[in-house]
Amino acid sequence: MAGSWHVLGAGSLGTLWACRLWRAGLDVRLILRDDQRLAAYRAAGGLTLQAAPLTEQSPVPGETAAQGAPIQRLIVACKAYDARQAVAALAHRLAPGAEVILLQNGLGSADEVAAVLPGVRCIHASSTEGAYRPQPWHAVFAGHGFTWLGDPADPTPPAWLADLDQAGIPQQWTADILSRLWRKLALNCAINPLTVLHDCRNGELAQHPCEVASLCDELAQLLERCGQPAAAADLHAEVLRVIHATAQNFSSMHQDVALGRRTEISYLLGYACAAATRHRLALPHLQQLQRRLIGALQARGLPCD
Ligand code: NAD
Ligand code: KPL
Repeated sequence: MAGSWHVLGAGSLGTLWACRLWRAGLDVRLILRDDQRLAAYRAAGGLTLQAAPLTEQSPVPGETAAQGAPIQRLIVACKAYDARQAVAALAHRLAPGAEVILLQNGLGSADEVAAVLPGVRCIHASSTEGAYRPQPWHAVFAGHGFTWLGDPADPTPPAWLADLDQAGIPQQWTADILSRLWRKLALNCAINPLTVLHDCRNGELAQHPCEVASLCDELAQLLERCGQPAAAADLHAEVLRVIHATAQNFSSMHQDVALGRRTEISYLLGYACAAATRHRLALPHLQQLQRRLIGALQARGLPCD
């Protein structure tokens, strides 16, 4: 499909998506935070993606929010807590009929983005791909996975999915993206905070079976109450499967805390606890987990939101 792509954010996922689109010969532009970052990016000569066995640099053209052609398709690849502000700065550049693809983990940031872009189609993504950034402008594709895409307001698949196929991005359109997002949120809530509190790899949670089981039970109650029974089905079994399958990994939240970076707590555990409160559902283990996690973040001088 002809037409350009813009990728906002040159971090791990932004690099992964921009490089694959670029290598497929598609017209893709990278949006950097400001002129200083743009100059540094240009000096580096492009984005480097390390995807075994190849490490390749892609000279994806860069620009800032202030300059550039109208945007037709925008991939938002910043953290959940940056998405609203980052997208608001680009609102004036969105072409009529523009579409925005949101890669953020968790729930809540898509609503924040939609509120600053009335009338713009916002497509949600839930991805199990994994990438990290050992240095600026360089990402390592560490975990092959799959991306679900969908629009809770409109089940019609967009024509540009063919571009993603051309770029070799494994994905599928789903009419029930909210169920996927809730399921991933529940998995992240059951695993990530405990890895921070026990300062451990995912696999070591097998030594805390009662804690994991109580959280899964409460998270399943929450999913049911929020109208997501499919996301609740067999949650505990899947959490145990993920703990086993990713036993050697540190969760994304553990990595953020270890590197002294802000976490996405508000869009994961914070979102879950707020939803429970809204539904007047008492979930004591989940709420205690939130208090303990906030305490651990405060003790390290990290933001609690
Ligand atoms: P990251 O921190 O590596 O990258 C975010 C980038 O966005 C940074 O380079 C930052 O400078 C940039 N940014 C922030 N505000 C900006 C702005 N206003 N203008 C331009 N750039 C801006 O984060 P990431 O790991 O790529 O994660 C992005 C999102 O994807 C998160 O919500 C994360 O949970 C989700 N996710 C990540 C992975 C992964 O493996 N990395 C997997 C699944 C989901
Ligand atoms: O997605 C994850 C993360 O680390 O963020 C897993 C591996 C599922 C652990 O919750």
